[in-house]
Formats: sequence, C-alpha cells, structure tokens
Amino acid sequence: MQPWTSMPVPQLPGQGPPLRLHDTAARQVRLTAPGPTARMYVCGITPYDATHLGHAATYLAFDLVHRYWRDAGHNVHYVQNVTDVDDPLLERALRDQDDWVVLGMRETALFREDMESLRVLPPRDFVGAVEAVSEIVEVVGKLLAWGAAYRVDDPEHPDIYFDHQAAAHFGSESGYDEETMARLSAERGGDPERPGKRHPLDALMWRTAREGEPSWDSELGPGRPGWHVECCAIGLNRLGTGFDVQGGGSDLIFPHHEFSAAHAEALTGEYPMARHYVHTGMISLNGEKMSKSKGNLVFVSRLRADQVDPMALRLALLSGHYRTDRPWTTGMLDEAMVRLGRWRQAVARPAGAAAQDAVSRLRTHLADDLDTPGALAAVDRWATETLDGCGRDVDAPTLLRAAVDALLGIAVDYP
Ligand code: 5CA
Ligand code: ZN
Repeated sequence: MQPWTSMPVPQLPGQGPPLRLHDTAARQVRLTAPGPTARMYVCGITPYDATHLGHAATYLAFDLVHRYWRDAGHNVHYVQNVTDVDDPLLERALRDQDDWVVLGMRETALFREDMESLRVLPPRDFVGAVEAVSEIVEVVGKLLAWGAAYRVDDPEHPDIYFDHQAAAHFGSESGYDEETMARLSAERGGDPERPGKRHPLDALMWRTAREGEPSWDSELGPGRPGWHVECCAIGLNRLGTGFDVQGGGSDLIFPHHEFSAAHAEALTGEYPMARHYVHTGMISLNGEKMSKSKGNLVFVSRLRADQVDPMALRLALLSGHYRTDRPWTTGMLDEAMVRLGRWRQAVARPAGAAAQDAVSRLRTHLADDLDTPGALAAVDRWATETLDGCGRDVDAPTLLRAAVDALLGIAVDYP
C-alpha cells in the first residue's frame, strides 16, 4: 500500500545518549542497540472505523522512537501492517451493508490523513494483509509441513492451527501464566472452546472458506489468513528475524505478539523475533478503554474537522508517559494549547536562554524510555527563561524550533 507523505526532519548538531526502552519480555527498561539500520515493526490498524485517540497515542509513541533513532544517525526501516481482512472488519461491513474492501480502503485513507496531520513519519513499508496473502500462505505451508501447525479435526472446516508447543520460548514475551493466557485468548479473538484443537490456546493460522466470506485460492485450499501469522510474515519478510522493536498497544501483548513471536521462532529456528517488545498504555474515555467495540471514541478526524490544532493534539497525547494507561480529557487539549502558545512565542524571540542545555535535557529525557513529561518540561523551562528575557543566545530560538520538530514532531508554525 502507499504510505502517507513524509515530511522533512531537521538535522540537529550533536547527539543524545543511546535510547533505552521498556521491553515487555525482559520486564525492564533496556538499552536498544540497533545497527546502522534500525528495524521496527509496529502493528497497524484494523480499518473498520476511524482512527481514535488511543490509536493516535500509540503511533505517536513509536514515532518518537523513529525520530530518536534518526537523530542518533540510524536509518530506520519501519514496517507497519494494515489488517484489511479479519473478523471485525467483515462483521462491520455486514452490519452496515457495506463492501468490506471499500470499507477498509476508506478507513485506511482516513488513517493516512490523520497520521499526516499529526506529523507521524510514515513507515517505509505499509502492507495490507490482502497484499500479503501469498507470503502468509508460504509461512503456514511450511509450518504445516513441519508439524508445527495442524488441521483441526473438523471435516467441514479443516482450519489450520498453530501448535503453541512448537516454539520452545512460547510464553516468554508476555510472561503470563496459563490461566491468564486462557482468559485473554478468549477475550481477544481466540477460540479456546473450539473442538478438535490439540490445545485450547492454539491459534488460528488459516481459516478455510466459509459461505459469504472472502477467501483466496492457495496450496492450503481456499481460505483467509489468521491474524498473528499476518504480522509474523509481513515483519520477517521485510526485516528478517532479531529486529530491534516489535510494537503495539498493551492489548496486543497476548495473544497477538506472543503468537507472532512463536510462529517466527518455529519458522526460523531463531529466538527472539524482536529484541524489544514495546507496549503502550491504553487511552480511556469515561473510565473505559477507548475501543471500537465499545464505541466510546474520540476520532482524530472529528477533531480535525472541528479545527483543533493538530500540534496541540499531538502535544496533549504526548503529555502523559506512553506506558501509563491514561484517560483522555478535553482539559489536556486546553493545556496543550497554552503550552504550544508559549513555545511559539519563545521561538519567535530574537534571542533566548542557552539552547545546548535545553536540547541535551530534551534528548536525555526521551532516551530514558521516552519520558515525554520530562521532555516537555525541559522545553517549558527554556520557554519560560526565554520569555522572562534571561537569554542572550541568538541561535537558541532557531535551534529549539528545530529540536522540537526533529525529536517531538512538533512544528511550531504548522499547519
Ligand atoms: N490490526 C491489529 C494489529 S495487527 C489491531 O490491533 N488493530 S487496532 O485497530 O485494533 O489497533 C491499532 C493499534 O492501536 C494497536 O497497536 C492497538 O494496541 C492500539 N490501540 C487500540 N486501542 C487503543 C487505546 N485505547 N489506547 C492506546 N492504544 C490503542
Ligand atoms: Zn499485528
């Protein structure tokens, strides 16, 4: 698929410390250590509804990773999928008597616009599940041939499942016990009750064709891909194994990322698929996780239509730490507008407070597991000192303008 349009990123003098990120598998904050090309896969949307603020917050967190690595001199190979064929999309299309392909295309187009307006740097590869069907078939075919996958004992629908015991490290990504896994599998798209499986946890890889559902002819017989194998195939085929970051919201820790990793281990014989598993906290509204299925949504596109400044929205979503579950309130947007106003005033001054220190503090906070509250406070401090007239550094306004653009993605004069 065509990703959205990129935007220029200013080059800053100097460098910050290496980036440290929380790794779910290690349950601690660890250094990232990418090679010249940093490799990141972030799970993309299921396009059956518009981008809400929870999605936006998640993609903004990984945009900061992208930007920090670039600032550190790395090329970033960023891959993102679009789950453009899956149960929730098909169910929504059926409910609204919509064509599932058109629904997916429409919501993906809106997502692109939303990402562009928030100044999220696009992935290098933006890949739909539909485009990747042949890649997925190849992965499933191999695992089936090797006995890591099997056909369920159901003559009418001999769907293919992954035997989770085929991956020696199954469970190491989430660290969850079996009871938690069973509960989450049932809640998040799994089917522990399905008869004929070797084990209730085993996850679907290939769903044989059903009446009224889309399907693709393949060596596996007509059918459509399961969800976890989609991200495994798209990620491995573009990044290879042992890539730097696998990312998504904390609702993907299990079963999605556990199974993608397990498929990859069974396929490549190598472990781990990703060196860091990075998960964002959930944005809530009225006390509940913002989710398409609950319908308690604030859409990015709606706020754009209401003339909300996208830079204020970006700042508001970055004002909390990415790993914290946090509520969305309109007060956050008001605060962000005030903050942005002060930044705009300060960078418009002919001189300001010493910029080097401010930029170095900004980088140090971001390097510390994306401490955005600390990073925003560092810019606030510089803006206050500058507006109080304490600075004589004539290069400072230009440098700060470039730094908040390059590192935080906030262009003060945008749009
Ligand atoms: N297509 C799959 C991933 S392969 C999927 O989960 N799609 S999604 O549209 O449901 O979510 C897209 C991304 O937004 C995921 O990383 C998900 O974890 C994240 N997300 C969903 N809801 C929230 C929320 N309320 N707060 C923060 N992130 C969220
Ligand atoms: Zn995914």
